[in-house]
Amino acid sequence: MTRMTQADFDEDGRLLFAGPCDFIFASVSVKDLPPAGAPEIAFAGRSNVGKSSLLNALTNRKTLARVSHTPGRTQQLNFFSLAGASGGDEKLRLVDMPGYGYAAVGKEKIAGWSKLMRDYLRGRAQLARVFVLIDARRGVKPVDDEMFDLLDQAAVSYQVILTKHDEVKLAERSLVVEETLAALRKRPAAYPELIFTSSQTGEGVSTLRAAIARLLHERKS
Ligand SMILES: Nc1nc2c(ncn2[C@@H]2O[C@H](COP(=O)(O)OP(=O)(O)O)[C@@H](O)[C@H]2O)c(=O)[nH]1
Ligand SMILES: [Mg+2]
Repeated sequence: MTRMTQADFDEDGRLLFAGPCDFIFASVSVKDLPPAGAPEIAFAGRSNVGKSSLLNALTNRKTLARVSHTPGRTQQLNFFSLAGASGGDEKLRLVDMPGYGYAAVGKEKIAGWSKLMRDYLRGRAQLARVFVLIDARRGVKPVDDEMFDLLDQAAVSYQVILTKHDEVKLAERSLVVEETLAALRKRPAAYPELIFTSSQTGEGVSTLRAAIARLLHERKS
């Protein structure tokens, strides 16, 4: 096996997201998932955390995921398929999970999406990692801890992305990092490295692409 360097993963990540990316499926129930294909990477987070904006930045698109005007509305799993710069076979799927923690959503709906997420997380062999987005200005909230619980129970590897990093003053950054790492410390399925992003400045987007490329590489070998 050839030894891959960080520069290789940066380039792989760039190419992975340089090709076509198409919406392929929306699931409202696990009885209704797309047939298994390429490895899946899912994105979860509180509503308004910046998930749609990050998915758009990641895929170089302005409107792949709709930046929300009505938070808490999407109660489905949205699947996007990436073919990579060389086209051809499907290389990766991105899964946009419903935003959680939106107060105006009724209990019944919350129970519905919780079940959908739990069923998907527990039963999906091709799910390689879940990125849990946390607003860097706000840090980990109780609803995020509930998400971590769910992921630990499902034994799905997950990693935290701190979003809207452009909004956090330099002096406050190390505190956010410390608190977030502390929240993850005893969690068995949490990946111990954080990724910082800003969809506003583009910070961290290529880092995230490279992390995904590395994951795919590790999965293959
Ligand atoms: N300053 C800043 N604002 C952001 C960033 N990402 C998203 N936002 C804003 O946060 C709000 C919610 O974004 P959206 O992507 O719809 O969040 P979602 O509900 O998690 O999908 C919008 O007003 C975005 O413009 C970011 O990186 N920096
Ligand atoms: Mg959204």
